[in-house]
Amino acid sequence: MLGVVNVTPDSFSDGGLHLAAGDAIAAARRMLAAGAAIVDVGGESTRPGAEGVPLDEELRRVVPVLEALAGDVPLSIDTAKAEVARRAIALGAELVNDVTGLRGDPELASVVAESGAYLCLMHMQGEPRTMQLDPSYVDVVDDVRSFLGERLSFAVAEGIAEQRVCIDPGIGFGKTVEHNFELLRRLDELTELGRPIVVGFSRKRSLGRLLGDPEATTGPLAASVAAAVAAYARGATILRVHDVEEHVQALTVARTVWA
Ligand code: HH2
Repeated sequence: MLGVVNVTPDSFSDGGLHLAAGDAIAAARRMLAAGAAIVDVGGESTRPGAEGVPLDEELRRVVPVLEALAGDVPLSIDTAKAEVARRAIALGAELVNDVTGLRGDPELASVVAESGAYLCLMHMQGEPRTMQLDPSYVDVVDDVRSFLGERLSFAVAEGIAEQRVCIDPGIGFGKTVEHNFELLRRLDELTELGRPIVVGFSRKRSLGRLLGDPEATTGPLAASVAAAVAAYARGATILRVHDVEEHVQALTVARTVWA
């Protein structure tokens, strides 16, 4: 379980909640106690419509949180910026979670390769500001799988050990409700790439929209938990979630039945 702590004013799911470093630190510690294997700290929202954040602002948000947690809490850094990743790794972050799949900052691959950190490669069509305007695919699962395969080859060519890379279909990143659920339904097709699969469906708007609110910007907890259990059943091994305790409870039951 990958617990999410967004140190941002504008994240769709927890924007403003952890903007004070003390709140973010407390939230991360609670997630660890509730059973998170690692906590993903992010200082830039990538919700639909979001604008980028300058480097100094992103560092100002995440560095105090990472400093306070380093050594106590296993850390992931949710960033597309090489300099943020470099600082986070120096403070002990073990995983770099890059929503651009190494297509953003050209320096990021070498930062990951030289440090030996783990890497999460995520699929996104377009960029956050415009990605939900008109997402389209020939076949969303085939397209996402070939993208992730190509990005995995790129990462390895850049010197990142293949065993250190996990892949993520990027739920909600340039995808309609139907695309997101098709990806979940056929998630097992991504196992062909031979890497652990990360799924982040937690609180995403597609859940609220599936439940009948066409304007929903988030999804409710029960729907998030159901999506996580479904993702697990289809082959996800790492679930990126905000409500760690509830997800751990549900997954404990599911794994006991399916083990
Ligand atoms: N989703 C978000 C951000 N980072 N990383 C991975 N690997 N997979 C995801 O699905 C993913 C991600 C968006 O969710 P959240 O962090 O809650 O919101 P925001 O980007 O607005 O901070």
